[in-house]
Amino acid sequence: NKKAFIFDLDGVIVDTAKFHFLAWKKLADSLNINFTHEINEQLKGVSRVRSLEIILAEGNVQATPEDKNKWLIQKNEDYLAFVHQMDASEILPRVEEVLQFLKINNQFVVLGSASKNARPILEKVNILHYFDAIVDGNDVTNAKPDPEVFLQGANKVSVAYENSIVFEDSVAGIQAANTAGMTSIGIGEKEVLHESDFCFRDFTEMNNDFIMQLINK
Ligand code: B16
Ligand code: MG
Repeated sequence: NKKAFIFDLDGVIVDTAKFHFLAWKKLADSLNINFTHEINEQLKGVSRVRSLEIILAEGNVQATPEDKNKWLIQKNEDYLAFVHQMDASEILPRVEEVLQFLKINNQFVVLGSASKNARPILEKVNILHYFDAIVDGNDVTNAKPDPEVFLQGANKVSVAYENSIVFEDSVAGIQAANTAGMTSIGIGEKEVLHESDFCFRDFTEMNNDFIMQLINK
């Protein structure tokens, strides 16, 4: 009766959003596009290609496929320069304790992220060994709120969807988990993530008794 605990990456395990922001802002500045925090919010959980489209639309910039490709490569290089500086101190509070608690209690730990850089990030912060399966931006064709990423995650460890629990910081991710028939747990503000089954500001607010209830549900 093992459950699948599926974690989003950015905003749940680490705050890579701050690095995405800096790399996108550099590109936007070079194109004279005003890159506000409001646009940045729209990029959470969204794929790299879609993120560029949102930014270009904001600046009314028309571009050739060659230009777009060049900019996507540049943005990712700038982003990876930040990723290469990451270490275990970047793991968000109590995340590693929760991963340990799940493994001690013989549960499946799965990653469900839109990022194509998920594996190197987990390696850099030294928690890759906790994961029984990884589904990321390289595996998925349909972005959240489509449930594909989480369905693939549960399938990889052969756990039924109703026995799967998703930790997510984005509205689209909560919707994806709900559509999949999984238990959705919002990590962030209740007002924003009101569609989630449960919501916590961060993992320090979630105690082991609550996790034990999920395991035994
Ligand atoms: P990459 P998540 C998402 O991560 C980020 O929230 C989003 O801002 C980013 O564009 C996306 O990954 C793709 O990332 O450029 O590394 O492939 O929250 O789904 O873990
Ligand atoms: Mg996220």
